[in-house]
Amino acid sequence: MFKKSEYIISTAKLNQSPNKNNLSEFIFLGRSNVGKSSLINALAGRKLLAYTSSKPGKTIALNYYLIDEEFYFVDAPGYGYAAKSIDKRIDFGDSLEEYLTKNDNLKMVFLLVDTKVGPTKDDMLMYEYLKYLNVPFIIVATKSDKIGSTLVFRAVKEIKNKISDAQIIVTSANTKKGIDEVEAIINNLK
Ligand SMILES: Nc1nc2c(ncn2[C@@H]2O[C@H](COP(=O)(O)OP(=O)(O)O)[C@@H](O)[C@H]2O)c(=O)[nH]1
Ligand SMILES: [Mg+2]
Repeated sequence: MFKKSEYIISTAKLNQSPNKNNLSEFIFLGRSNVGKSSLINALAGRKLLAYTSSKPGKTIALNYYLIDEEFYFVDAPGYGYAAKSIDKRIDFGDSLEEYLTKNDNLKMVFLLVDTKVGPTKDDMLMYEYLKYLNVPFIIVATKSDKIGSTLVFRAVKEIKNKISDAQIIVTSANTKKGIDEVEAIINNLK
């Protein structure tokens, strides 16, 4: 668990990034409700750092959190967050692409997939997109506490069937399973 964490800013524009000293960045991507904010909170050891809710995120922006004054976590809005505004969604697609491709500080993308649900069509699109952009990513299977260990085993096999060429970490923000593995990856890259 990291020691210190603070929310810095939400912005969709890379040139408004608070990261002026080329600190490392880690971004968390996934559909709304997959557990992005909860994972960030679990890593930070705080309940209320990143906004969590059962409703899709309402901000169309990247949320920057400074961790241990050493690196940034970036919480992205879930895909499918803004059904109400196609314009905004396209704008944000541009922002995300800019973030992913023009950002030398980005060290790893964590692509979150719900363990029980498995990779959805949108998840597969994001996976193909990350491969196409050639950015490094790891699959984080979330909410593994919601099913028993036999089913988790099966679910991981299912994810590997669809996404064979990526590392997968099975996690739960509730039980903290796998949080130390994610932390180790960050510590190696930061
Ligand atoms: N059982 C369980 N529920 C979780 C877990 N992580 C998140 N949730 C719940 O899933 C919902 C969405 O989580 P949130 O972190 O807001 O997802 P986000 O939209 O991707 O940021 C919330 O109701 C969380 O309490 C987990 O590890 N286990
Ligand atoms: Mg969230």
